[in-house]
Amino acid sequence: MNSNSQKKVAFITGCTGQDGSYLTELLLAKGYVVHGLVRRASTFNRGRLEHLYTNPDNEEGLFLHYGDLTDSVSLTNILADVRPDEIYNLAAQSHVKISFETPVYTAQTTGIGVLNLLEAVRSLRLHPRIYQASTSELFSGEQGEAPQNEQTRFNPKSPYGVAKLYAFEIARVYREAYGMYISNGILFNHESERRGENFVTRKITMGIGDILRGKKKEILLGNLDAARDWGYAPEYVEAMRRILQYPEPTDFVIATGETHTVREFAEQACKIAGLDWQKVVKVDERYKRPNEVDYLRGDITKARELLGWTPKVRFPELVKIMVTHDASMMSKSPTKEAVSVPQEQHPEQPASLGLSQAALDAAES
Ligand code: NDP
Ligand code: GDR
Repeated sequence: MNSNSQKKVAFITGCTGQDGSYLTELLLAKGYVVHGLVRRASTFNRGRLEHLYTNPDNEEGLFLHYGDLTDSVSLTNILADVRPDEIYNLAAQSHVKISFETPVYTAQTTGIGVLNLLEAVRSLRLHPRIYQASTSELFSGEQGEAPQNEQTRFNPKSPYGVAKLYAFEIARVYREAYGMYISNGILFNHESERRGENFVTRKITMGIGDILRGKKKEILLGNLDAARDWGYAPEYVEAMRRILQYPEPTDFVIATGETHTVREFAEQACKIAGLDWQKVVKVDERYKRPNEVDYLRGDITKARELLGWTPKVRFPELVKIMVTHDASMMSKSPTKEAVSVPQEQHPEQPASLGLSQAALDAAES
C-alpha cells in the first residue's frame, strides 16, 4: 500500500500567492499530500514555493498542476485525478484597485471561477470539504457598522468586492441546495514578508528598503486615512485549516480586532527604520481609488469560540517583521523577489526596458 493513500489530500488554488504558499507549507508539515494549481506565465511565478518544491522531503507530498480558474476543463481534469479530501480556493485577481481597471477579468476569475470549481466538484460527484477565500471587502466599511462580524450586512465598494460577494453567495447556495461542505473564511487584511509588492504594507516596507539602500527617496501612496485590521498571514492560514476541520460547514470572520490607518503603518514602519515618515511618504492622487472601504475592524468571537483561533502577532510586531525583512539586503526568506529577482532588477523598475519613471509609477498600484 502506498504510504500516501492514508494521508489527507488537499487541492490548493492560488498556491503561488502569499496565502497559498504558507498554506502549502502548513499542510505539508501536517502530513498532507498537497496538489497545487499553477498558472502558466511568461515569467517565473513560483518563487514563494520554490523552497518547498525543490526540497526532496516533499517529493511524494507536493504536486503542481497547470490550470486556471477560468478554464473549467482544466479544473475537472485535475480534480478527477486528484480526488481531494479538502479544497482551498485561494485563487483570485486579488487587487482591489486593479479590479477597477480589469472589472470583467476580475469577475471571471474571482467570481465565476468559484462557480467553475464548484461545478467541477459536483459533476464528478466528489465530496471534498471546500474553503472559499472570502474577504472583509464585502463590508461597507462605514464606522457605525464596526466591528464587522458574520451578521454584518454586505455592501461592497469595488468590482473585486462584488465578485467576492458572488463567490460568497454561490458557495452558500451550493451548500444549502446540494448539501456540499463549503465554508467561507471572511478574512480581514493579512500581510507578511511574502505579501504582494503592490499592496500598501509591502509597498511601504519595500520602499523603506529601497530608501535605505539609496535606490529611491520617496514612497508615493494614495489614501492615508483608510483604516485596516491587519494581521499576520501565517496565522491566518492556520485559521483556514481549522475552518475545514469544523464539523459543520459555516462562515467565519478572521481578524485581529485592532485597526490602524495607512498613515500609522507608514509612521511605525519609518520609525523602525530610523526615517522621518513625513519626509519620505508623499501622497499621489494616482494611487487613490474611485471608491473606498474606509474602516475595517473584525469581531472574531465566533472563530475564537468554535475554532479556538486567536491571533498572536499584533500590529507593532507585524510592522517590525516586514520592515526587518525588506530592510535586509541579504534576505533569506523565500519570497518571489528574494528568490528570482536580482537585487538591482526590481520588477517594478525594469530600467533595461527604457521606460520613464512616470510610466513605471503609473503602472504601480
Ligand atoms: P495573492 O494575490 O498573493 O495570490 C493570488 C493567487 O491566485 C496567486 O497564486 C495567483 O497566481 C492565483 N490566480 C490568480 N488568478 C488566477 C486564475 N485565473 N486561475 C488560477 N490561479 C489564479 O493573494 P493572497 O494570497 O493575498 O490571497 C489569497 C486569497 O484570499 C485571494 O482569493 C484573496 O482575494 C483572498 N483574500 C486575501 C486577503 C489578504 O489580506 N491577503 C484578505 C481576504 C481575502 P499567480 O501567482 O500566477 O499570479
Ligand atoms: P486592500 O489592500 O485593498 O485592503 O485589499 P491594499 O493593501 O491594496 O490597500 C489597503 C488600503 O491602503 C490604501 N492605500 C494604498 N493601497 C495600495 N495598494 N497602494 C497604495 O499606494 C496605497 N495608498 C493607500 C488603499 O486605498 C486601501 O484603503 C487587500 C487584498 O489582499 C484583498 O484581496 C483582500 O480581500 C483585502 O485586503 C481584505
